[in-house]
Amino acid sequence: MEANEELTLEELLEYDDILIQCHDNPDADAIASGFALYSYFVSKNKKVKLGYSGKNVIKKSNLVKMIDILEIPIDYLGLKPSPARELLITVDCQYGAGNVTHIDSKNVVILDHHQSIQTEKCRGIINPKLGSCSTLIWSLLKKTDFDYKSDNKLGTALYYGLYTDTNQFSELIGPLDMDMRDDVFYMKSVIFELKNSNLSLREMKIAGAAINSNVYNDKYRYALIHSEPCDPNILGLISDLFLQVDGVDICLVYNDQNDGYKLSVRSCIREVQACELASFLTEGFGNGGGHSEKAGGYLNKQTYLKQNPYLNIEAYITRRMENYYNSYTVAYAGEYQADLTKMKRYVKNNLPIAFVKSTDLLPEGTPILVRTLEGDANLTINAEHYLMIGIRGEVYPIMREKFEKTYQVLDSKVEMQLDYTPKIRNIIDGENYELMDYAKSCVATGKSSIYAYQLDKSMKIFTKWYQDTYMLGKPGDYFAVREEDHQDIYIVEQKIFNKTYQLDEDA
Ligand SMILES: [Mn+2]
Repeated sequence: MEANEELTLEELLEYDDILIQCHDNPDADAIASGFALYSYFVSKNKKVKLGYSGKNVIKKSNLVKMIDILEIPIDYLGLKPSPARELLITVDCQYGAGNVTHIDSKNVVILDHHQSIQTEKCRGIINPKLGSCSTLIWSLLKKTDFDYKSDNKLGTALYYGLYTDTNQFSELIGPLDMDMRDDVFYMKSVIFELKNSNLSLREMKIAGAAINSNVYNDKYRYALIHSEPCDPNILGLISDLFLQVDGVDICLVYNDQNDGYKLSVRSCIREVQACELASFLTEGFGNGGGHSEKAGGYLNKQTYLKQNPYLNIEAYITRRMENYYNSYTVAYAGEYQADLTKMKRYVKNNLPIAFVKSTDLLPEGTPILVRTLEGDANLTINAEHYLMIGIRGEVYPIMREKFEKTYQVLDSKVEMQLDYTPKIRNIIDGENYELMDYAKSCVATGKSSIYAYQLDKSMKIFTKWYQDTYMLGKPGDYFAVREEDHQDIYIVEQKIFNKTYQLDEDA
């Protein structure tokens, strides 16, 4: 199950003869990932080969063009490939998995972004939080001295790998994907050409047949559509189109992809975020994510069938949808009357958090993009606004006046353990900044009280501040009402609640 998240490419330079293997029937992401690794090892004067096995030789027109235009030296290794001499690296797939032909090798490294199927410790990195394996390889290249940026062909390949694996960026999973998209140099004309040779007439017919076979659920206003095996991008195409039908709030399109089921999710109502639904539908068997309107997911067939040997995937999704709609309640700030008699009063512990004086970063008036784990937001640098950095790395502006009234600046260093550190981009010149480099510590001075209770059922809250997207509270999290303003309702995650609140003894 475990893979070494700390692996660096330099570590692999101890080997001189390296075979990089894409999964059988390679897609653009596998080819791009392999190509990027190949280029790195060539620059280090290694003997390296990039290849794939399986029954089929690449013949999809966009892939043939990609290999041709970007001069990718990928070889078909035949049905029974000979053993690797020193090191085998599997990209966009996992050694031992059903979608990759076995090759004997003394040393194996796995670099993948699918759900891990490893039962024993293996060498490599498996990160399902990434939208593409190209993102993973890019993040590894970034840590080396290899000048990947001056190679336009390599940049184009990585960009296209992510593009095709995330339904044209609409189902991007995390901020690292966006960082890569913004970082690599790519050839626009090539992307344009590949984009417009992606589908075959046969696949268009598959899309047509899938649309005709739609199942509409009028209780929950969603459409469920099964498609024959085809390029995963077709799923996105169908769901984008079908969501436009009057009466359809949610659209789910799925198909069988040999080793798993691929799912495309769309939503046009604010009460259901596509990314949340995608992760709900794939929970336990794979991963899902994306944006509030568009998302995608993947279920591993092996794990799915182990738990549901007699339940076909359509019945599973239908049942899971029923579970989903029964799993939560919705509250709208301004309308919702919280029952305070059932809640307890808590006070906030004053833990140090971080803040940035935005004018320390850039001149007043500069438009910036703030990138956090929660997504991108646009702001303008303003001397009257400070940026607060919460304990999970979330960033929100606060008026300077309010800051000065409620916080005290500390001399201590900022110490935070974050999954992704927030970044700022100057929209004018594209320059990026690590927000934490400018952060200072502060602590709240006054005492603030809330009423709260622990949720036993999920709850979606439309707060006073954000009417378009909800805050999701899961069982175990806390529903909170501010003492001074009963319209101010929100969710506090269980972990954060335990760290920052305590029962008010004076109450
Ligand atoms: Mn991939």
